[in-house]
Amino acid sequence: DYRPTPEDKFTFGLWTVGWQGINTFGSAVRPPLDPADAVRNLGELGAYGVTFHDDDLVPPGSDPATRDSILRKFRSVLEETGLVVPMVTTNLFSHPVFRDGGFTSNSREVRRYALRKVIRNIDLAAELGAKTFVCWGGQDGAESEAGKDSRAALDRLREAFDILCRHVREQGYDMRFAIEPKPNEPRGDILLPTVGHALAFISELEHPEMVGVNPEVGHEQMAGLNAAHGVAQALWHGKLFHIDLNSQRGIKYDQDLRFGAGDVKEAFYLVDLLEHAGYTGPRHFDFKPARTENFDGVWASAEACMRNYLILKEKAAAFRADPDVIEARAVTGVEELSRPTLAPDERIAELLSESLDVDSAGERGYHVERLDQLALEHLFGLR
Ligand code: GLT
Ligand code: MN
Ligand code: MN
Ligand code: MN
Repeated sequence: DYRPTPEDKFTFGLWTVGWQGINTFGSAVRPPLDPADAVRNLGELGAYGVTFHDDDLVPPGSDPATRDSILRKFRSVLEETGLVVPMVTTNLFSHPVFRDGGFTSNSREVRRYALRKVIRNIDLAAELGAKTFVCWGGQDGAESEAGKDSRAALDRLREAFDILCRHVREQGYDMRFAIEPKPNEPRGDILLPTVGHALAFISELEHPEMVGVNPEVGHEQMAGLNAAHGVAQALWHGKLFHIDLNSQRGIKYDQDLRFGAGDVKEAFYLVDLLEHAGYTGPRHFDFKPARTENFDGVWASAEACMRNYLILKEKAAAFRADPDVIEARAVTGVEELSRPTLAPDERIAELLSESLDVDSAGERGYHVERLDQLALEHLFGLR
């Protein structure tokens, strides 16, 4: 009955269920959530793990003794619940010091501070057994070209990742980085706005094998892009190191809706892709429980994220097993696309010697609409 278990690998950021609802116009609607309560509740709901920013767990400015006692308490609740920490990330956006960015601030002092903050947090992440370190450079961008040299910013961003990779290698940690793209918000325009931009950037690094992407469904959709396509390309490059699942309705501010509550069809094809491609990483939810909700609503929406994933997973499997779908897929030629266009032993001369009657080939209907309608009818519960 769609009850998640740790085997489903569902994870949540402490900042998601702990979001107090502060937005551009509204103040907090919920009190702070103790990380221990977050972990216990998520454990009861069947989650596999939790993730956090340094500042979510240890309030900035805490003295070493406070930090130690917070970490001790956190480790003990992890042990008690069995939840793991597969990913950690650093807050390089909240404090005013990051108003012009972290790794790409115009201020060299700030860039050096950002690196120190991240390196210290990588050490904590390694201690907790995290294998993925997410970097979301939300303030790394600009409102105007006048004050930001984008090419220099990319140089500094590359320098930052080269330094972080060097640190991980020197320490011998089993850890990889995942860059999270976002087109805008909080900056007018953010560096590495989409999965494609991030993939191109990674190829310029000293250790590209250590860096992948953490696509967020809603972030691709904010740019008017198809999130399932972006994730497919990340998989194709072997770069889907992590994923942030949530929802978005249209090109507007970052909604961070619970997974499944936005474009249902795209969510369906995304789950089908992840399951079919054999993605084995965490299914990480990065959503914001709506401001209308109290804590009952927070837990209900966290549960709904997992439930919607499991429902879509079941629907996707039923879709693929449906004999009408199997037949309809064959008609579209979707499987024919997996066949190399030139056989391995074929010469280009053979290709050139062939001819195609383009008029009759141009008459072919691919009947994708019928196949897609079958998908919708599975989603509607009619099949
Ligand atoms: C922030 C952002 C998210 C990122 C987090 C990782 S921070 O909440 O909006 O999309 O995944 O740093
Ligand atoms: Mn978001
Ligand atoms: Mn977010
Ligand atoms: Mn995210």
